[in-house]
Parts: sequence; structure tokens; C-alpha cells
Amino acid sequence: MVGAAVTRARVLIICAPLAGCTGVQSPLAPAGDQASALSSLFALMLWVCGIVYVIVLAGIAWALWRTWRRSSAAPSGSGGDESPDRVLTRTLPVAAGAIVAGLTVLIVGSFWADRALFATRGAPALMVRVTGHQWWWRIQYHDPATGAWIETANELHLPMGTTTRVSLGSADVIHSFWVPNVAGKLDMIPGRRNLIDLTPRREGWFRGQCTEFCGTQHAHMAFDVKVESPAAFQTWLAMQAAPARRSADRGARLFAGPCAACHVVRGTGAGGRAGPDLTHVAARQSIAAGTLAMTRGNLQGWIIQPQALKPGTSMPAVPLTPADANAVADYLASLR
Ligand code: HEC
Ligand SMILES: [Cu+2]
Repeated sequence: MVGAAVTRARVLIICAPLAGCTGVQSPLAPAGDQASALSSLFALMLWVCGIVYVIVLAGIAWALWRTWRRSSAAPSGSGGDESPDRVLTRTLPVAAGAIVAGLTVLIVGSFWADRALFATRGAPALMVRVTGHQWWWRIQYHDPATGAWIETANELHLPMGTTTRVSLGSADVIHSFWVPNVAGKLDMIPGRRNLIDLTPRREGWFRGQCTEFCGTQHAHMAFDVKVESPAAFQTWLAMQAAPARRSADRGARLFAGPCAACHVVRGTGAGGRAGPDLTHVAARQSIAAGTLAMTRGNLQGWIIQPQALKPGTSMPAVPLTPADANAVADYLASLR
């Protein structure tokens, strides 16, 4: 019994690293052009370096075997058939040639992959602006029809098969933007904007993550990514562009007090810019940059005690009676 359990534990431990080879946050399961280019480059490097590794080990084994055979055949130590100098002059050019050839393959491969990262030379089909904040993501879509910027947070939607150019910036410290299944990573630096192209090729949900340590809640700075058909994307964007549902409930009135100072709810008086846009917050998958699943209960928990769920977050605990927090959570859950 105990033996079987130990064996099972060993198998699990050995297999654990393989879990990184697939899933919604893995560069080894590419679902976009840029991630495919990078994973091909990874495969090329793995093969070239793997072959070199095997050749070097084989050479060492062969040399050891020859030395052993010679010393057992001629115990007097009177040398073999060939002088070491002659062996060197014959093998060195071959080894040098192999090194140059291997490095050339790697250099060409990495230039090739680098060029593939910028898909479109001209104007991209869609422009998105993502700004890193400690510890959440402000996301703005450029609407080509009106020229307006449509704002949301912590959830990135991308149309399948088209290139979205994302302009990355930061409001405070250096963050880094990474959706491993779709593209490589790029830093978000205060005072400048970096551009990254995303061309997704598979529909579904993926996960993005900040990959530059940016403070205590760095690990809780994630975002959901939805790749959907261009038609579904247009429907979603139109929904995001619309103002929030009008409400005269108690929750809406309570929200207009302290919460409105930091949060925008378009179509109402709430215009604070310090926190995420909440116009359609209930339509998102998660709360507080991937920290909690979007449920009515988690919304209420977050409102009552954000500092317990994400210690250090810039959202303070606003004093509310349980009945008031309940009403505010009802209001937020209605913002779809
Ligand atoms: C001082 C500014 C401030 C005040 C006041 C404030 N918030 Fe926040 N809020 C934030 C910030 C900043 C975040 C992002 C926190 C994070 O993810 O680290 C946030 C996050 C949220 C989120 C999660 C949004 C998302 O997309 O994940 C909700 C919901 C929310 N706040 C509701 C409220 C409500 C309701 C009130 C009033 C009771 C309130 N906030 C008061 C700053 C504030
Ligand atoms: Cu960060």
C-alpha cells in the first residue's frame, strides 16, 4: 500500500513539469502567429543543442574507451598507432566547421523568428492601448468608425485571424505584458509606449500575466484573454461601448458616494480614474486582475475587504454596513 502510494507520488512529481507543455498559459501550446514563430525557434535551438550535446558525450565516451583499451593492450605505455598531434589536426577543422554551421543555423533561425513578430508593416486592423497599474490592466480599444477609445479592464478580447497591435505603457512602475499562447512578452515602461502584435489563430480563453516583478501583488496581476470570431468580437465591442444600465436603486446611490471617486461607470456621474472602469464589470470573468472568479458573492467580498483578498491593493476598504455592501454588490452584478 505504502509502496504504491510512493510510486504514484514519484510518477506525479516526474510528470509535473510536463503540465507546462499545454493549457491556457503556455508558450509550448501556441495559438497565435507570434507564439508559433517563437516555439519553432525554441524547437530549433533544442534540436541543434541536443545534437551537439549527444556528439560531445559520444566523443568523450569514445576517447575514454580508446584510452582504456590502449592501456590494457600495452601496459608498458609505449603509445598507440597515431600521435595526439595528428588526431588534433584532423579533428579540429571538422569541429570548427560544425560549430560555425550550428551557430549560423541558430542566428538565421532567430532573425527569422524576430521578423515574424511584427506581422503588419502598415496600419493594423485594430489598435488597443494597455496600461499597467499596480496591480491591474487598463484596456482601451480604438473604434475606427468614431475615433473614440472604448475603455474596459483586466479582460482582453481579440478577433480571430486578424492582427491587433497593442500599445503598451505603464502608469507607475515597469510591468511586462505576456499572453504566452499568443505572443512573446514585452515590457511596459513608464513614459514610453512599446508596440506588440497579436495574431491569434485559435478561439477560446487564454490567460495573460505580468512578468516583471512590480510589487507585492505582482502574482495577482493577470488577465483573461478571449479569442473569438470577428463577428462575435464586434458584438462584444459594441456592448462595451454602450453606457451602463441606468439605475436608481439604493446600491447605485451608495456607489455614487465613495466608489465614484475612483471608478468610471459610463452613463452615470461616476467618473473617477484611479481604478478600473466598471461600466460592464459583471460581464468579465474575474475580479481584481484574475484574483477571484466573477461571482455575486466574490463581488460582495471584494467590496467589504479588498485588503484581505489582495493585501496592498490601491482599493481601500470603504466602511459600509453589511446591508449597504449587499446593495452595492447587487448594483455591480447588474452592470453587464
Ligand atoms: C481610492 C480609490 C478606490 C475607491 C474609493 C474604490 N475603489 Fe474599487 N478599485 C480601485 C482600484 C485601484 C482597483 C484595482 C485593484 C486591483 O486589482 O489591485 C479597484 C477594483 C475594484 C473592483 C474590481 C474591478 C475589476 O475589474 O477587477 C471592483 C468591483 C471595485 N473596485 C468596486 C468598488 C466599489 C463598489 C467601491 C466603493 C465601495 C470602490 N471600488 C471604491 C480603487 C478604488
Ligand atoms: Cu505588473
